[in-house]
Amino acid sequence: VTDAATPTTAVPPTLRDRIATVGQEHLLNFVDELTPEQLGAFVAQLETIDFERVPRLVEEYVNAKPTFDAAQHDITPPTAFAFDDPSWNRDRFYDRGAELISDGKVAAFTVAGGQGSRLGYDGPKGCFPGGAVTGKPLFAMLAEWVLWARKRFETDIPWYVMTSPLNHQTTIDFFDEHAHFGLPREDVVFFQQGAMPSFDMRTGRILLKSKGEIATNPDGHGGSLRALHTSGALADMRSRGVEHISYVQVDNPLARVIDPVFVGLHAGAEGSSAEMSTKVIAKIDPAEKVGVIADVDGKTGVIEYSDLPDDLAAKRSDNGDLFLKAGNTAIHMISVDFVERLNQGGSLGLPFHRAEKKVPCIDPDSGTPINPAEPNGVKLEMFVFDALPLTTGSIVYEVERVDDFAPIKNAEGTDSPASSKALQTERAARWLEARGVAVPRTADGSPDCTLEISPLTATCSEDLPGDAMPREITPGQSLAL
Ligand code: UD2
Repeated sequence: VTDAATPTTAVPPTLRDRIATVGQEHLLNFVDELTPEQLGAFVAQLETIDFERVPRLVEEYVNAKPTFDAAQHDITPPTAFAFDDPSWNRDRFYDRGAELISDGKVAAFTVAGGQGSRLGYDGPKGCFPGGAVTGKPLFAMLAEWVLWARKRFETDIPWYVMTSPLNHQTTIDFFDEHAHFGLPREDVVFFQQGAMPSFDMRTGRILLKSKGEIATNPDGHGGSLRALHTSGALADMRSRGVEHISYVQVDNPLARVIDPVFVGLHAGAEGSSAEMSTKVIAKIDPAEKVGVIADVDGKTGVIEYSDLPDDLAAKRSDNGDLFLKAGNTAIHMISVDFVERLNQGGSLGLPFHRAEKKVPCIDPDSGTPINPAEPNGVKLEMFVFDALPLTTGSIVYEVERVDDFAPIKNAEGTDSPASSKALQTERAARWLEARGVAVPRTADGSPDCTLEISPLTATCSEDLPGDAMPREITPGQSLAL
Protein backbone atom coordinates (compact mmCIF):
# COMPACT_ATOMS: atom_id res chain seq x y z
CA VAL A 1 0.00 0.00 0.00
CA THR A 2 2.66 2.44 1.11
CA ASP A 3 4.78 2.02 -2.05
CA ALA A 4 2.01 3.38 -4.21
CA ALA A 5 1.25 6.33 -1.90
CA THR A 6 1.00 9.83 -3.34
CA PRO A 7 3.66 12.30 -2.11
CA THR A 8 2.24 15.07 0.06
CA THR A 9 3.41 18.01 2.18
CA ALA A 10 0.66 17.97 4.82
CA VAL A 11 -1.35 15.59 6.97
CA PRO A 12 -5.04 15.90 5.98
CA PRO A 13 -6.90 17.82 8.75
CA THR A 14 -9.53 15.10 9.19
CA LEU A 15 -6.83 12.52 9.81
CA ARG A 16 -5.06 14.89 12.23
CA ASP A 17 -8.37 15.32 14.12
CA ARG A 18 -9.07 11.60 14.28
CA ILE A 19 -5.60 11.01 15.71
CA ALA A 20 -5.85 13.87 18.22
CA THR A 21 -9.33 12.85 19.39
CA VAL A 22 -8.00 9.51 20.59
CA GLY A 23 -4.90 10.97 22.24
CA GLN A 24 -2.32 9.63 19.77
CA GLU A 25 -1.01 12.98 18.47
CA HIS A 26 2.60 12.00 19.29
CA LEU A 27 2.47 10.06 16.02
CA LEU A 28 2.70 13.36 14.15
CA ASN A 29 5.65 14.77 16.14
CA PHE A 30 8.13 14.42 13.28
CA VAL A 31 6.03 14.92 10.16
CA ASP A 32 7.79 18.22 9.39
CA GLU A 33 11.06 16.33 8.99
CA LEU A 34 9.72 13.94 6.33
CA THR A 35 10.11 14.27 2.56
CA PRO A 36 6.85 14.47 0.56
CA GLU A 37 7.35 10.80 -0.43
CA GLN A 38 7.91 9.72 3.17
CA LEU A 39 4.94 11.72 4.38
CA GLY A 40 2.73 10.35 1.60
CA ALA A 41 3.63 6.81 2.67
CA PHE A 42 3.06 7.65 6.35
CA VAL A 43 -0.36 9.19 5.68
CA ALA A 44 -1.32 6.11 3.65
CA GLN A 45 -0.31 3.89 6.58
CA LEU A 46 -2.18 6.04 9.12
CA GLU A 47 -5.33 5.94 6.96
CA THR A 48 -5.44 2.14 7.40
CA ILE A 49 -5.66 2.42 11.21
CA ASP A 50 -9.08 2.23 12.83
CA PHE A 51 -8.29 5.05 15.31
CA GLU A 52 -11.85 5.22 16.65
CA ARG A 53 -11.32 1.76 18.12
CA VAL A 54 -7.98 2.51 19.74
CA PRO A 55 -9.15 3.84 23.16
CA ARG A 56 -11.22 0.72 23.79
CA LEU A 57 -8.40 -1.57 22.73
CA VAL A 58 -5.98 0.21 25.03
CA GLU A 59 -8.40 0.05 27.93
CA GLU A 60 -9.30 -3.59 27.40
CA TYR A 61 -5.98 -5.11 26.39
CA VAL A 62 -3.07 -2.78 27.18
CA ASN A 63 -4.06 -1.28 30.54
CA ALA A 64 -5.83 -4.49 31.55
CA LYS A 65 -4.99 -8.16 31.07
CA PRO A 66 -8.14 -10.10 30.24
CA THR A 67 -8.26 -13.37 32.15
CA PHE A 68 -10.35 -16.51 31.84
CA ASP A 69 -11.53 -18.01 35.12
CA ALA A 70 -12.48 -21.61 34.40
CA ALA A 71 -14.20 -21.95 37.79
CA GLN A 72 -16.85 -19.46 36.67
CA HIS A 73 -17.93 -21.61 33.73
CA ASP A 74 -19.64 -24.87 32.96
CA ILE A 75 -17.04 -26.78 30.93
CA THR A 76 -17.79 -30.07 29.16
CA PRO A 77 -16.29 -32.04 26.23
CA PRO A 78 -17.60 -31.14 22.73
CA THR A 79 -19.58 -33.39 20.36
CA ALA A 80 -16.83 -35.61 18.98
CA PHE A 81 -16.39 -38.16 16.21
CA ALA A 82 -13.34 -40.26 17.02
CA PHE A 83 -11.48 -42.28 14.38
CA ASP A 84 -11.56 -45.40 16.59
CA ASP A 85 -15.23 -45.16 17.54
CA PRO A 86 -17.23 -47.66 15.46
CA SER A 87 -20.59 -46.11 16.35
CA TRP A 88 -20.56 -43.67 13.43
CA ASN A 89 -20.39 -44.57 9.79
CA ARG A 90 -17.11 -43.29 8.42
CA ASP A 91 -17.87 -44.39 4.86
CA ARG A 92 -21.08 -42.40 4.77
CA PHE A 93 -19.24 -39.22 5.66
CA TYR A 94 -16.41 -40.02 3.25
CA ASP A 95 -18.98 -40.26 0.46
CA ARG A 96 -20.65 -37.02 1.48
CA GLY A 97 -17.29 -35.21 1.56
CA ALA A 98 -16.15 -36.78 -1.71
CA GLU A 99 -19.30 -35.55 -3.40
CA LEU A 100 -18.78 -31.97 -2.21
CA ILE A 101 -15.13 -32.03 -3.27
CA SER A 102 -15.92 -33.53 -6.69
CA ASP A 103 -18.57 -30.86 -7.21
CA GLY A 104 -15.89 -28.17 -6.73
CA LYS A 105 -17.43 -26.93 -3.50
CA VAL A 106 -14.28 -27.18 -1.37
CA ALA A 107 -11.21 -24.91 -1.48
CA ALA A 108 -7.89 -25.35 0.28
CA PHE A 109 -6.65 -22.54 2.50
CA THR A 110 -3.31 -22.14 4.26
CA VAL A 111 -2.42 -19.44 6.76
CA ALA A 112 1.21 -18.58 6.17
CA GLY A 113 1.49 -15.05 7.50
CA GLY A 114 3.48 -15.87 10.63
CA GLN A 115 7.23 -15.50 10.89
CA GLY A 116 9.44 -18.50 11.63
CA SER A 117 11.02 -16.63 14.54
CA ARG A 118 10.66 -19.42 17.13
CA LEU A 119 12.19 -21.76 14.57
CA GLY A 120 15.07 -19.37 14.03
CA TYR A 121 14.36 -19.44 10.28
CA ASP A 122 14.71 -16.28 8.28
CA GLY A 123 12.05 -16.42 5.60
CA PRO A 124 8.46 -17.50 5.04
CA LYS A 125 7.90 -20.65 7.09
CA GLY A 126 6.43 -22.43 4.08
CA CYS A 127 9.88 -22.37 2.45
CA PHE A 128 11.38 -24.33 5.36
CA PRO A 129 12.55 -27.84 4.39
CA GLY A 130 9.96 -30.07 6.05
CA GLY A 131 10.24 -33.44 4.28
CA ALA A 132 11.81 -36.05 6.57
CA VAL A 133 13.88 -37.55 3.74
CA THR A 134 13.47 -35.26 0.73
CA GLY A 135 13.80 -31.95 2.60
CA LYS A 136 10.90 -30.68 0.48
CA PRO A 137 9.65 -27.25 1.52
CA LEU A 138 6.48 -27.20 3.63
CA PHE A 139 4.65 -25.44 0.79
CA ALA A 140 5.53 -28.32 -1.56
CA MET A 141 4.25 -30.90 0.91
CA LEU A 142 0.91 -29.11 1.25
CA ALA A 143 0.72 -28.58 -2.53
CA GLU A 144 1.02 -32.35 -3.01
CA TRP A 145 -2.18 -32.86 -1.04
CA VAL A 146 -3.97 -30.40 -3.30
CA LEU A 147 -2.54 -32.15 -6.37
CA TRP A 148 -3.66 -35.50 -4.98
CA ALA A 149 -7.21 -34.27 -4.32
CA ARG A 150 -7.50 -32.66 -7.76
CA LYS A 151 -6.57 -35.96 -9.36
CA ARG A 152 -8.51 -38.23 -7.03
CA PHE A 153 -11.74 -36.21 -7.31
CA GLU A 154 -11.21 -35.04 -10.90
CA THR A 155 -11.87 -31.42 -10.15
CA ASP A 156 -10.17 -28.02 -9.96
CA ILE A 157 -9.45 -27.19 -6.35
CA PRO A 158 -8.27 -23.62 -5.75
CA TRP A 159 -5.66 -23.09 -3.03
CA TYR A 160 -5.71 -19.79 -1.14
CA VAL A 161 -2.52 -18.79 0.67
CA MET A 162 -2.61 -16.00 3.24
CA THR A 163 0.64 -14.10 3.69
CA SER A 164 1.49 -10.98 5.68
CA PRO A 165 3.08 -7.74 4.46
CA LEU A 166 6.34 -9.11 5.91
CA ASN A 167 6.53 -12.12 3.60
CA HIS A 168 4.04 -11.57 0.76
CA GLN A 169 6.42 -10.98 -2.14
CA THR A 170 8.98 -13.56 -0.99
CA THR A 171 6.20 -16.14 -0.87
CA ILE A 172 4.97 -15.33 -4.36
CA ASP A 173 8.53 -15.44 -5.71
CA PHE A 174 9.04 -18.85 -4.10
CA PHE A 175 5.93 -20.25 -5.78
CA ASP A 176 7.10 -18.78 -9.11
CA GLU A 177 10.54 -20.35 -8.73
CA HIS A 178 8.87 -23.72 -8.12
CA ALA A 179 6.35 -23.37 -10.96
CA HIS A 180 3.54 -23.39 -8.38
CA PHE A 181 4.54 -26.97 -7.51
CA GLY A 182 2.71 -28.22 -10.58
CA LEU A 183 -0.59 -26.48 -9.81
CA PRO A 184 -2.16 -24.17 -12.39
CA ARG A 185 -1.12 -20.61 -11.58
CA GLU A 186 -4.73 -19.36 -11.66
CA ASP A 187 -5.70 -21.87 -8.99
CA VAL A 188 -3.22 -20.56 -6.41
CA VAL A 189 -4.49 -17.30 -4.92
CA PHE A 190 -2.39 -15.18 -2.56
CA PHE A 191 -3.69 -12.46 -0.30
CA GLN A 192 -2.33 -10.53 2.64
CA GLN A 193 -3.62 -10.42 6.17
CA GLY A 194 -4.14 -7.13 7.99
CA ALA A 195 -1.88 -5.44 10.52
CA MET A 196 -2.46 -4.00 13.98
CA PRO A 197 -0.53 -1.15 15.56
CA SER A 198 1.79 -2.18 18.39
CA PHE A 199 1.29 -0.28 21.67
CA ASP A 200 3.62 1.05 24.34
CA MET A 201 3.02 -1.26 27.30
CA ARG A 202 3.21 1.55 29.87
CA THR A 203 1.40 4.41 28.16
CA GLY A 204 -0.93 2.82 25.61
CA ARG A 205 0.55 5.06 22.94
CA ILE A 206 1.04 3.55 19.50
CA LEU A 207 4.75 2.89 18.95
CA LEU A 208 6.64 4.65 16.17
CA LYS A 209 9.03 2.42 14.26
CA SER A 210 10.61 5.51 12.72
CA LYS A 211 9.65 9.16 12.28
CA GLY A 212 7.42 8.25 9.35
CA GLU A 213 6.12 4.77 10.20
CA ILE A 214 4.19 3.23 13.06
CA ALA A 215 5.19 -0.15 14.45
CA THR A 216 2.71 -2.83 13.45
CA ASN A 217 2.31 -6.58 13.72
CA PRO A 218 0.24 -9.07 11.69
CA ASP A 219 -3.26 -9.29 13.18
CA GLY A 220 -3.04 -13.04 13.94
CA HIS A 221 -4.50 -16.05 12.12
CA GLY A 222 -7.93 -14.83 13.19
CA GLY A 223 -7.26 -11.92 10.85
CA SER A 224 -7.68 -14.42 8.03
CA LEU A 225 -11.44 -14.32 8.55
CA ARG A 226 -11.42 -10.61 7.80
CA ALA A 227 -8.75 -10.71 5.07
CA LEU A 228 -10.67 -13.42 3.20
CA HIS A 229 -13.43 -10.85 2.87
CA THR A 230 -11.49 -7.61 2.34
CA SER A 231 -9.01 -9.12 -0.15
CA GLY A 232 -11.78 -10.36 -2.44
CA ALA A 233 -10.79 -14.00 -1.86
CA LEU A 234 -14.28 -14.80 -0.59
CA ALA A 235 -15.87 -13.27 -3.68
CA ASP A 236 -13.44 -15.29 -5.80
CA MET A 237 -14.56 -18.43 -3.97
CA ARG A 238 -18.21 -17.58 -4.61
CA SER A 239 -17.54 -17.07 -8.31
CA ARG A 240 -15.97 -20.54 -8.44
CA GLY A 241 -18.89 -22.14 -6.59
CA VAL A 242 -16.84 -22.86 -3.45
CA GLU A 243 -18.95 -23.36 -0.29
CA HIS A 244 -16.46 -24.71 2.24
CA ILE A 245 -12.89 -23.80 3.12
CA SER A 246 -10.43 -26.40 4.35
CA TYR A 247 -8.12 -24.45 6.70
CA VAL A 248 -4.61 -25.65 7.59
CA GLN A 249 -1.52 -24.01 9.07
CA VAL A 250 1.66 -23.86 7.05
CA ASP A 251 3.70 -25.47 9.83
CA ASN A 252 2.15 -28.95 9.68
CA PRO A 253 3.54 -31.16 6.87
CA LEU A 254 1.21 -34.04 7.75
CA ALA A 255 -1.97 -31.93 7.45
CA ARG A 256 -4.38 -33.59 4.99
CA VAL A 257 -5.13 -30.39 3.18
CA ILE A 258 -8.30 -31.88 1.72
CA ASP A 259 -9.84 -34.66 3.83
CA PRO A 260 -13.12 -36.14 2.54
CA VAL A 261 -14.19 -37.59 5.90
CA PHE A 262 -13.67 -34.26 7.67
CA VAL A 263 -15.50 -32.40 4.89
CA GLY A 264 -18.41 -34.84 5.18
CA LEU A 265 -18.62 -34.60 8.97
CA HIS A 266 -18.48 -30.80 8.86
CA ALA A 267 -21.22 -30.63 6.23
CA GLY A 268 -23.51 -33.35 7.48
CA ALA A 269 -22.88 -34.68 11.00
CA GLU A 270 -25.49 -34.36 13.69
CA GLY A 271 -24.67 -31.35 15.86
CA SER A 272 -22.77 -29.52 13.11
CA SER A 273 -24.16 -26.29 11.72
CA ALA A 274 -21.65 -26.71 8.86
CA GLU A 275 -20.19 -23.32 9.81
CA MET A 276 -16.90 -24.26 11.46
CA SER A 277 -15.51 -27.59 12.62
CA THR A 278 -12.21 -28.68 14.14
CA LYS A 279 -9.88 -31.63 13.74
CA VAL A 280 -8.42 -32.68 17.07
CA ILE A 281 -5.96 -35.19 18.48
CA ALA A 282 -6.36 -36.91 21.82
CA LYS A 283 -4.31 -35.15 24.42
CA ILE A 284 -2.55 -37.80 26.52
CA ASP A 285 -0.36 -35.75 28.81
CA PRO A 286 -2.31 -33.18 30.86
CA ALA A 287 0.66 -30.80 30.56
CA GLU A 288 0.83 -30.89 26.74
CA LYS A 289 0.84 -27.35 25.43
CA VAL A 290 -2.12 -27.40 23.06
CA GLY A 291 -5.42 -25.62 23.39
CA VAL A 292 -8.41 -27.91 24.03
CA ILE A 293 -11.78 -27.69 22.35
CA ALA A 294 -14.53 -27.68 24.95
CA ASP A 295 -18.09 -26.56 25.37
CA VAL A 296 -18.03 -23.53 27.64
CA ASP A 297 -21.48 -22.64 28.97
CA GLY A 298 -22.95 -24.57 26.04
CA LYS A 299 -20.82 -22.92 23.34
CA THR A 300 -17.97 -24.77 21.64
CA GLY A 301 -14.64 -22.96 21.83
CA VAL A 302 -10.95 -23.35 22.59
CA ILE A 303 -9.46 -23.04 26.05
CA GLU A 304 -5.78 -22.18 25.71
CA TYR A 305 -3.52 -24.44 27.78
CA SER A 306 -2.37 -21.44 29.81
CA ASP A 307 -6.01 -20.83 30.86
CA LEU A 308 -6.72 -24.42 31.85
CA PRO A 309 -6.34 -25.03 35.61
CA ASP A 310 -4.12 -28.04 36.43
CA ASP A 311 -6.90 -30.04 38.13
CA LEU A 312 -9.25 -29.65 35.16
CA ALA A 313 -6.43 -30.47 32.72
CA ALA A 314 -5.74 -33.68 34.67
CA LYS A 315 -9.40 -34.71 35.25
CA ARG A 316 -10.23 -38.12 33.74
CA SER A 317 -13.41 -39.71 32.38
CA ASP A 318 -14.61 -43.14 33.56
CA ASN A 319 -12.73 -44.83 30.70
CA GLY A 320 -9.43 -43.32 31.87
CA ASP A 321 -9.12 -40.77 29.03
CA LEU A 322 -8.60 -37.13 29.88
CA PHE A 323 -11.98 -35.44 30.39
CA LEU A 324 -10.88 -32.56 28.14
CA LYS A 325 -8.80 -34.39 25.58
CA ALA A 326 -9.72 -32.64 22.31
CA GLY A 327 -6.30 -31.13 21.51
CA ASN A 328 -6.52 -28.43 18.84
CA THR A 329 -4.61 -29.25 15.64
CA ALA A 330 -5.65 -25.89 14.16
CA ILE A 331 -7.19 -27.73 11.19
CA HIS A 332 -10.69 -26.46 10.47
CA MET A 333 -13.50 -26.66 7.95
CA ILE A 334 -15.17 -23.26 7.62
CA SER A 335 -18.11 -22.33 5.42
CA VAL A 336 -18.01 -19.37 3.05
CA ASP A 337 -21.45 -18.31 4.36
CA PHE A 338 -20.12 -18.21 7.92
CA VAL A 339 -17.12 -16.02 7.03
CA GLU A 340 -19.46 -13.71 5.14
CA ARG A 341 -21.78 -13.49 8.15
CA LEU A 342 -18.86 -12.71 10.48
CA ASN A 343 -17.90 -9.78 8.27
CA GLN A 344 -21.34 -8.22 8.18
CA GLY A 345 -21.40 -4.94 10.01
CA GLY A 346 -17.72 -4.21 9.41
CA SER A 347 -16.28 -5.69 12.59
CA LEU A 348 -15.45 -9.37 12.97
CA GLY A 349 -16.40 -9.49 16.61
CA LEU A 350 -13.42 -11.66 17.57
CA PRO A 351 -11.61 -10.75 20.78
CA PHE A 352 -7.91 -9.83 20.74
CA HIS A 353 -5.15 -11.57 22.63
CA ARG A 354 -2.26 -9.61 24.02
CA ALA A 355 1.40 -10.55 23.83
CA GLU A 356 4.18 -8.59 25.48
CA LYS A 357 7.11 -8.23 23.06
CA LYS A 358 10.33 -6.34 22.50
CA VAL A 359 9.47 -3.81 19.81
CA PRO A 360 12.28 -1.67 18.35
CA CYS A 361 10.98 1.89 18.09
CA ILE A 362 11.89 5.56 18.52
CA ASP A 363 11.25 7.79 21.50
CA PRO A 364 8.15 9.81 20.50
CA ASP A 365 9.55 13.00 22.04
CA SER A 366 13.24 12.98 21.12
CA GLY A 367 13.19 10.65 18.11
CA THR A 368 16.05 8.60 19.59
CA PRO A 369 16.04 4.93 18.51
CA ILE A 370 15.20 2.45 21.27
CA ASN A 371 16.29 -1.18 21.08
CA PRO A 372 14.60 -2.64 24.16
CA ALA A 373 16.22 -5.35 26.24
CA GLU A 374 12.90 -6.13 27.95
CA PRO A 375 9.38 -6.29 26.49
CA ASN A 376 8.16 -2.72 25.96
CA GLY A 377 5.26 -3.32 23.62
CA VAL A 378 1.88 -5.01 23.46
CA LYS A 379 0.94 -6.76 20.25
CA LEU A 380 -2.69 -7.62 19.62
CA GLU A 381 -3.72 -10.66 17.60
CA MET A 382 -6.95 -12.42 16.77
CA PHE A 383 -7.16 -16.22 16.89
CA VAL A 384 -9.23 -18.10 14.32
CA PHE A 385 -10.70 -20.51 16.88
CA ASP A 386 -12.43 -17.62 18.66
CA ALA A 387 -14.97 -17.85 15.82
CA LEU A 388 -16.12 -21.28 17.10
CA PRO A 389 -18.49 -19.90 19.78
CA LEU A 390 -20.10 -17.76 17.08
CA THR A 391 -21.39 -20.84 15.25
CA THR A 392 -24.74 -22.37 16.05
CA GLY A 393 -23.23 -25.84 16.38
CA SER A 394 -19.69 -27.09 15.99
CA ILE A 395 -18.29 -30.62 16.02
CA VAL A 396 -14.83 -32.11 16.38
CA TYR A 397 -13.28 -34.94 14.40
CA GLU A 398 -10.65 -36.80 16.42
CA VAL A 399 -7.89 -38.26 14.28
CA GLU A 400 -4.84 -40.29 15.18
CA ARG A 401 -1.90 -38.00 15.91
CA VAL A 402 0.60 -39.53 13.47
CA ASP A 403 -1.97 -39.41 10.70
CA ASP A 404 -2.42 -35.65 10.68
CA PHE A 405 -0.18 -33.74 13.02
CA ALA A 406 3.59 -33.21 13.00
CA PRO A 407 4.06 -29.45 13.27
CA ILE A 408 7.39 -27.66 12.98
CA LYS A 409 7.42 -24.65 15.31
CA ASN A 410 10.56 -24.76 17.44
CA ALA A 411 14.22 -25.26 16.59
CA GLU A 412 14.51 -28.18 19.01
CA GLY A 413 12.43 -30.50 21.20
CA THR A 414 8.66 -30.73 20.84
CA ASP A 415 7.19 -29.58 17.51
CA SER A 416 10.64 -29.28 15.93
CA PRO A 417 12.11 -30.48 12.61
CA ALA A 418 13.41 -33.56 14.51
CA SER A 419 10.06 -34.43 16.12
CA SER A 420 8.25 -33.89 12.82
CA LYS A 421 10.73 -36.17 11.05
CA ALA A 422 10.12 -38.86 13.68
CA LEU A 423 6.34 -38.57 13.28
CA GLN A 424 6.51 -38.62 9.48
CA THR A 425 8.66 -41.74 9.75
CA GLU A 426 6.33 -43.38 12.30
CA ARG A 427 3.31 -42.81 10.08
CA ALA A 428 5.05 -44.28 7.05
CA ALA A 429 6.35 -47.20 9.13
CA ARG A 430 2.84 -48.07 10.32
CA TRP A 431 1.45 -47.95 6.82
CA LEU A 432 4.23 -50.17 5.47
CA GLU A 433 3.94 -52.62 8.38
CA ALA A 434 0.19 -52.85 7.82
CA ARG A 435 1.09 -54.06 4.33
CA GLY A 436 3.54 -56.64 5.58
CA VAL A 437 6.84 -54.75 5.15
CA ALA A 438 9.32 -55.31 7.99
CA VAL A 439 10.47 -52.00 9.41
CA PRO A 440 13.51 -52.11 11.73
CA ARG A 441 12.81 -50.64 15.16
CA THR A 442 15.14 -49.79 18.01
CA ALA A 443 14.81 -51.12 21.58
CA ASP A 444 12.42 -48.30 22.51
CA GLY A 445 10.15 -49.20 19.59
CA SER A 446 10.91 -46.24 17.34
CA PRO A 447 11.74 -46.88 13.67
CA ASP A 448 15.47 -47.33 13.03
CA CYS A 449 15.24 -45.57 9.67
CA THR A 450 13.88 -42.35 8.13
CA LEU A 451 10.78 -42.58 5.96
CA GLU A 452 8.58 -40.19 4.04
CA ILE A 453 5.52 -41.02 1.95
CA SER A 454 4.14 -38.39 -0.42
CA PRO A 455 0.35 -38.17 -0.68
CA LEU A 456 0.92 -38.57 -4.42
CA THR A 457 2.08 -42.12 -3.62
CA ALA A 458 -0.43 -42.93 -0.86
CA THR A 459 -2.73 -41.22 1.63
CA CYS A 460 -3.24 -44.35 3.78
CA SER A 461 -1.78 -47.83 3.99
CA GLU A 462 -4.43 -49.38 1.69
CA ASP A 463 -3.40 -46.89 -1.01
CA LEU A 464 0.22 -48.05 -1.15
CA PRO A 465 0.78 -49.47 -4.61
CA GLY A 466 2.40 -52.90 -4.50
CA ASP A 467 5.12 -51.91 -6.96
CA ALA A 468 6.17 -48.89 -4.90
CA MET A 469 6.76 -50.87 -1.76
CA PRO A 470 10.18 -52.05 -0.67
CA ARG A 471 10.42 -55.67 0.36
CA GLU A 472 12.40 -54.79 3.42
CA ILE A 473 13.94 -51.77 5.05
CA THR A 474 17.45 -51.96 6.43
CA PRO A 475 18.50 -50.32 9.72
CA GLY A 476 19.51 -46.71 9.22
CA GLN A 477 17.98 -46.52 5.73
CA SER A 478 16.44 -43.31 4.39
CA LEU A 479 13.59 -43.90 2.00
CA ALA A 480 11.12 -41.60 0.29
CA LEU A 481 8.13 -43.08 -1.48
C1 UD2 B 1 -1.39 -22.82 17.51
C2 UD2 B 1 -2.55 -22.79 18.53
C3 UD2 B 1 -2.51 -23.97 19.45
C4 UD2 B 1 -2.41 -25.28 18.68
C5 UD2 B 1 -1.30 -25.20 17.64
C6 UD2 B 1 -1.36 -26.39 16.70
C7 UD2 B 1 -2.74 -20.40 18.84
C8 UD2 B 1 -2.67 -19.29 19.78
N1 UD2 B 1 -2.46 -21.60 19.34
O1 UD2 B 1 -0.20 -22.56 18.20
O2 UD2 B 1 -3.70 -24.01 20.26
O3 UD2 B 1 -3.62 -25.51 18.08
O4 UD2 B 1 -1.35 -24.04 16.81
O5 UD2 B 1 -0.32 -26.39 15.80
O6 UD2 B 1 -3.07 -20.25 17.70
N2 UD2 B 1 -0.23 -17.14 11.37
C9 UD2 B 1 -0.58 -16.22 10.40
N3 UD2 B 1 -0.68 -14.91 10.77
C10 UD2 B 1 -0.44 -14.48 12.03
C11 UD2 B 1 -0.08 -15.43 13.01
C12 UD2 B 1 0.02 -16.76 12.65
O7 UD2 B 1 -0.79 -16.57 9.24
O8 UD2 B 1 -0.57 -13.28 12.27
C13 UD2 B 1 -0.13 -18.56 10.98
C14 UD2 B 1 1.30 -19.06 10.97
O9 UD2 B 1 1.92 -18.85 9.73
C15 UD2 B 1 1.09 -20.53 11.26
C16 UD2 B 1 -0.14 -20.55 12.16
O10 UD2 B 1 -0.81 -19.34 11.93
O11 UD2 B 1 0.77 -21.24 10.09
C17 UD2 B 1 0.14 -20.82 13.63
O12 UD2 B 1 0.68 -19.73 14.25
P1 UD2 B 1 1.46 -19.83 15.60
O13 UD2 B 1 2.75 -20.51 15.36
O14 UD2 B 1 1.51 -18.48 16.16
O15 UD2 B 1 0.52 -20.75 16.53
P2 UD2 B 1 0.98 -21.63 17.75
O16 UD2 B 1 2.08 -22.49 17.34
O17 UD2 B 1 1.24 -20.73 18.90
